[in-house]
Amino acid sequence: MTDTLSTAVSHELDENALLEAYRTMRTIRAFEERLHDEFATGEIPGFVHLYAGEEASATGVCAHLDGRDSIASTHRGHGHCIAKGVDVKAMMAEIYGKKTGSCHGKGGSMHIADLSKGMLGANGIVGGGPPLICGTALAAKQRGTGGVGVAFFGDGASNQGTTLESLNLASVWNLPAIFVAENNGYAEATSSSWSVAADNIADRAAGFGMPGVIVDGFDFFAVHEAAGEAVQRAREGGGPTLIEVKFTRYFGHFEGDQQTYRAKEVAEARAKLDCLKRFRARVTETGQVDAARLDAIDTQVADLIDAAVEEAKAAPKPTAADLETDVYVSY
Ligand SMILES: Cc1ncc(C[n+]2csc(CCOP(=O)(O)OP(=O)(O)O)c2C)c(N)n1
Ligand SMILES: [Mg+2]
Repeated sequence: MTDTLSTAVSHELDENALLEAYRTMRTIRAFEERLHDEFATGEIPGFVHLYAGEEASATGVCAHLDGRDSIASTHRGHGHCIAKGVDVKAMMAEIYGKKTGSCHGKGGSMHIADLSKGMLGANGIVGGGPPLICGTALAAKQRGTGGVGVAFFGDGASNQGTTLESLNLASVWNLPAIFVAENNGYAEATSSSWSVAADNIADRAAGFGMPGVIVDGFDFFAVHEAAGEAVQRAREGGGPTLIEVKFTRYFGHFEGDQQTYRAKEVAEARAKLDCLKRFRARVTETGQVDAARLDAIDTQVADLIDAAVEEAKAAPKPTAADLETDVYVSY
């Protein structure tokens, strides 16, 4: 059964939780906007896929997670990393290919991982995350930790066999897993209205015997509420959930994408739907948060991103000898 959640109540979140959510979304936005500018200078190696516009998804889901829980990300992974607590400066250094990066500069944007934070990794393999989450969710279940696993994946990845097999396995094994389909309308330049064989990705949940929910991805509170229900169900032994989050990405598929396949939708989304603007309007109108406190966060985040870029640029690159480290894992 697929439910639609477009608005949700925020009263369960206290002021600190609201400020934390705003800080996370603002950090992701500032990180991505800055990377967009810095990438254009030619100093950043490799491919970069930006998450701007989609902040409410990573933030609304990860707000429910703690040290027991793990997430698997995608090629568009910066937002998931930040929301799961990966160090922002180490991420920036990683993207610049520097030794001080999360993976010592050997991974870059598409391979940022921090297992100490339960962040299993961004992933260059479309549909690579869901099978990993079946593994971590099975481990959590067997060990009785109460932990959950969350797989973020795109509308393109929703058609991959790995994703569909993982949905089946998670249901058969009744795993504490949450599948978050981030439907931003495109897989590269291919519209999901053309490539996804259902009106909604969440409709597929019924075929796997699990609940499916559709959420307005520009609404932090809607994502937060849907994810809260799914996480609670998973922790209580109720099995997996498929959540479809619908929104628009603000930048191209990758930095450098000319975006000849779309026109006005980004400007409209930024003007009318933006998750940060809506969040700010809502919490200040209800009197839950003073606008000055949000302004202060904006300033702190801007300073953090400035420092992250400055330090990343100044950091050393890995040396030839570093080629021989981090090759094997000791268990
Ligand atoms: C297995 C695999 N097939 C194809 C690609 C090439 N590729 C990279 S991103 C992408 C589109 C993914 O679209 P979606 O899952 O909707 O994620 P989005 O980029 O929209 O966040 C494709 C086809 C890949 N990286 N891996
Ligand atoms: Mg997509």
